[in-house]
Amino acid sequence: MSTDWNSGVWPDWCPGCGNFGIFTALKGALSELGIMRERIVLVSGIGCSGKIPHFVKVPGVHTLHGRAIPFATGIKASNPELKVIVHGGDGDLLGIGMGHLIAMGRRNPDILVVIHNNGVYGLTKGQASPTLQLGRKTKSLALPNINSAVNPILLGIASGYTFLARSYAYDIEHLKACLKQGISHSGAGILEVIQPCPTWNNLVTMDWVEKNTYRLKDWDPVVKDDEDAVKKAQGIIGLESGERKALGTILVDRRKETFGKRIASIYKNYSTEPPAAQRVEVEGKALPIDLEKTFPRFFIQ
Ligand SMILES: Cc1ncc(C[n+]2csc(CCOP(=O)(O)OP(=O)(O)O)c2C)c(N)n1
Ligand code: SF4
Repeated sequence: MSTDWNSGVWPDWCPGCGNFGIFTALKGALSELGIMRERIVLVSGIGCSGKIPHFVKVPGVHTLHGRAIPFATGIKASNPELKVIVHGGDGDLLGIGMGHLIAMGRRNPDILVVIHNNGVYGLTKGQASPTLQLGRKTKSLALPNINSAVNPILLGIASGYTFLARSYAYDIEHLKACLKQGISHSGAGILEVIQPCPTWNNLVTMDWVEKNTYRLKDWDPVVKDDEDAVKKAQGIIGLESGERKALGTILVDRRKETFGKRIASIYKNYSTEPPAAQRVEVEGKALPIDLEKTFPRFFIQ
């Protein structure tokens, strides 16, 4: 694999952190997909996971806590030629950023959201995140968790996502395959990645993952028609209510219009002249900061 994807910034995650696996799989997926570096944008929120755009040699934005999705949606709407990928923690995307995650499903933009699910708020020393199960006590908690967990896959179906998958941060090949599928999907995608955080979460170990997950077999994720969509949704509720977590591609629905197509149906010049191809001006005058010079990669020259 090309090391060309390393930015040169030293990844300062703790030893054994699952973020390393996600980083490696992402570089592998980008290499194998053969997308031009300039056409990729990584967008993250705040958290250990949010540091990933610093380490990968592609254009990226490390935004505000919970706000990666609206940033990403704006970037994609402005320049539809870009491949936009969001990375965030379970706290970032399912806590403070939950409303944006739901809104993205309703819009169906061509964006993959990679949820680094470690069950805790890693960067702020291991508070319980929205995915930690009720009654579980990690080593970072004084008492067992008193809140029930959110399931990102079920939330994804309810919100209208058209691609859903789950993988595991230490299984680089599996994760790379899911990333490739999710990045290539035309529409809104969630890829939940079970991510060990050895510093604060002693419950999600390799042994736990071995016992509590299984690879999906004989499951066709592709939705064929409306009737099939209902059957799939019921099937997924069944899959997700079991004790063990399913790993693999859970849903692919290619029938829904993307956000880009919806915008194009309203603005007739959108496909030839999206906002990134237009001059940024107010009342005929350039802005005091020349955004096109400051962020040239986001503009179509
Ligand atoms: C508005 C705001 N509120 C709270 C914080 C503090 N904060 C920083 S990161 C974080 C949670 C990170 O957890 P998660 O998203 O699960 O990411 P991880 O570090 O586990 O990758 C919080 C609450 C902040 N930076 N900004
Ligand atoms: S605190 Fe957890 S999530 Fe953050 S870098 Fe360390 S191991 Fe990774």
